[in-house]
Amino acid sequence: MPKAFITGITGQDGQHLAEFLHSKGYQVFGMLKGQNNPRAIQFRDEFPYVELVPGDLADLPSLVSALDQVQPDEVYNLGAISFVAISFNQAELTSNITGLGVLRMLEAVRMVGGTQNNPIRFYQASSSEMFGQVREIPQNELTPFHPRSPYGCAKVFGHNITVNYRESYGIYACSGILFNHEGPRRGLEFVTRKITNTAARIKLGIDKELVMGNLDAKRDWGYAGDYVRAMWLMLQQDQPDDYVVATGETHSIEEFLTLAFEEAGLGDWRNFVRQDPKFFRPAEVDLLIGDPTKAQKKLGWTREVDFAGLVKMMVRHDLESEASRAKR
Ligand code: GDR
Repeated sequence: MPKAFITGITGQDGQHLAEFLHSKGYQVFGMLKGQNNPRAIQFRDEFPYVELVPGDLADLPSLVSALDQVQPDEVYNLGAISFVAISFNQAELTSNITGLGVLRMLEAVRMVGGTQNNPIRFYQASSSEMFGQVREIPQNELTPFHPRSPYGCAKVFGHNITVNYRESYGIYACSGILFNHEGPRRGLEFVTRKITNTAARIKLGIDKELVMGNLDAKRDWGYAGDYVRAMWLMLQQDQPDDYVVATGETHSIEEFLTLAFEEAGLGDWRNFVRQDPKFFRPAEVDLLIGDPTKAQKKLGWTREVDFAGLVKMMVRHDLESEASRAKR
């Protein structure tokens, strides 16, 4: 039975990946930080097959001991401070966890190593935020980076150090440059889930309005369940490499609002949305659109859920879950 070790296990991607690897027959281990982590109880109920191992991306000895204990075949580094907006206020912490955390994880992989015939394979969760103020359209694996937030800067370091450890020490290390990927498990702080969840709450009479930031940004939004398959595929190749994972389409936040409010049965979103400067960022990423050709050709990866299907899935989920929460 192959063993996978996942950081960021309680996050959206950690959950999808754990489910996917479990279905593939893996023994799944998840790293959990902190004493009495509030996410642990619910996570254990939902994912009884995942074995939780203590560890923290800020603490190298804990990573070495976690890998030493688990002896994984594959390590997926999904743990990070992942909310771009907060990274402006917590720039040092973000650099430490989202950036230096990758170096620590790679160093732990290098030290624990695995067996000669079966060295540990490493996946780094890189981000389209590295492209920031984009140099070309669409963005591919060779597009230069121009990050626009401390988060983006930390992800650039994480990407570069992953490539460097591959080139310096021959580690099987891949960087997956994933564009925005969403779904019902997305945290409520991110724009898509904030929209679908608030639309559901307005429909049910719980909330009255949705307060937003910049509505002009455009993103390449896919479904997280499709994207974790690409992570796994990257670690099954003969040679490690870096891949863009995206849909190749871009949509504005206004388009997302239109579809979500229609799906919720509320009609024109303009009747419910107000903008507040507190949700604007000091520097914005205006337009992202990825070119997934390499992942499609070399990995055979394709997505199953399209933009309209994604919005529908999220609104329907939030209508149901908010209605059942209201009954309790
Ligand atoms: P992003 O995701 O920054 O692209 O990073 P997010 O959903 O937070 O923002 C997308 C765009 O929406 C605009 N926006 C708002 N965003 C939020 N969160 N809340 C609002 O009220 C709001 N109003 C407008 C933002 O300004 C932005 O332009 C995500 C994260 O998951 C990263 O960790 C990941 O690396 C990238 O996607 C790929």
